[in-house]
Amino acid sequence: MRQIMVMIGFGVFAIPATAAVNFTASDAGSGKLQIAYTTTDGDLPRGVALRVSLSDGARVDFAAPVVVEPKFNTFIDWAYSNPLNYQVGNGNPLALPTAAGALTGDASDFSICMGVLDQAGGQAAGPASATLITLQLKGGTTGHTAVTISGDVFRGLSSGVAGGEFLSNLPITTEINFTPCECQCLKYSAPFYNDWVAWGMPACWCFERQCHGDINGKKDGVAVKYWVSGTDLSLFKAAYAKNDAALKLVPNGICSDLNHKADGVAVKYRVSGTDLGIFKLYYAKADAAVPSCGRTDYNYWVTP
Ligand SMILES: [Ca+2]
Repeated sequence: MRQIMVMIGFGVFAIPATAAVNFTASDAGSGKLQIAYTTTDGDLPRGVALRVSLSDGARVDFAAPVVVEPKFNTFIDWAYSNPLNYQVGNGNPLALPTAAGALTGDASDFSICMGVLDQAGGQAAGPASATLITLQLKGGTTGHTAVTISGDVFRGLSSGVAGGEFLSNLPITTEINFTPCECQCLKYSAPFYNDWVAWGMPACWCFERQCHGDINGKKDGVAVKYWVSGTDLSLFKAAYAKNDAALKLVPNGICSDLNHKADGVAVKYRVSGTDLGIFKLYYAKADAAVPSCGRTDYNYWVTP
C-alpha cells in the first residue's frame, strides 16, 4: 500500500521520495545567531554537519557559551581533539572548517557537527523540529554580517543532514546586526591591530591623518592652521626615541607612533627615525598635501 502511495506520489504529484529538512537561521539579538530546523514528513535526522561563513570580518565568539539542542549530544570533532577525557555530551559542536578537530579560536569560517546517540551509545534520532544551536558572534568590519549556512561536504552531505536520504533547503543566508555597533575604529585585519590592543586601543590611531603626522587630530596654528602643526611637533618631540616604559609615561605618547611599528637600527622605538621622516614630510603643509590615511585598515575615523 505504501509503495503504491509512493508511486502515485511520483507519478501524479512529483513528490520526492526523500525526506526534507528545512533549516532557518535568525538574528536572536545582541549578535546572536540561532539555527533551527523542522522536518516535513516524519523521518528524523540523526546528525547534522553544517558549514558557516560570516561576511565582513565577523567571527564566532569562541569563548562565549554555545547553546545546543540537548538531544544532539555527540560532538565528534571535540572528541577527536580531546581523546583522553571524552564522554558523550562533552564539548560543543564547533569544528574546524576544512580539517578534523574542534575549533580553536574565533573564526569567520567554521563547521557545526553533531550527532545523536542513545544511552547505549547507539545512533538515535533527533527531534522533528528543534532550535539546533545558538551562537554568539562578534562584530567585524561593519555593524552587520551576512551568515551563509551550507551543508558541510568535508564531513557529510550538501543537505547538511545525516541519517537518511534527506533533502534540505541549504544553503541559506541570513543577516545578523550588531547593535549597538560592536565594530571598532580599527579593523581586525589591520597589520597593527594587535599592537593597538596592546597599547590600550588608543583612539588617536584612528584620527584620519594620524598616520601622516596629525597627532592631536586637529588643525591648529597661529597665522595659518595646519593639520600637522607646531602643537603636533611638541607632542612628537616629547615621545621621540623613548623606550616603551618611558613612552607610557608621556601623555598620549603612543599617538606619535605614526607608522604603528617599533623600529630603529640599534634600538627599536615606537616613535623612531621612521616616524620622524613621516612627520617632516607633512609638517606645516597645506591641507591638500596631508591626505587621509585611507580606509583600508579603518572602519571609521575618530575625532578628538
Ligand atoms: Ca594636528
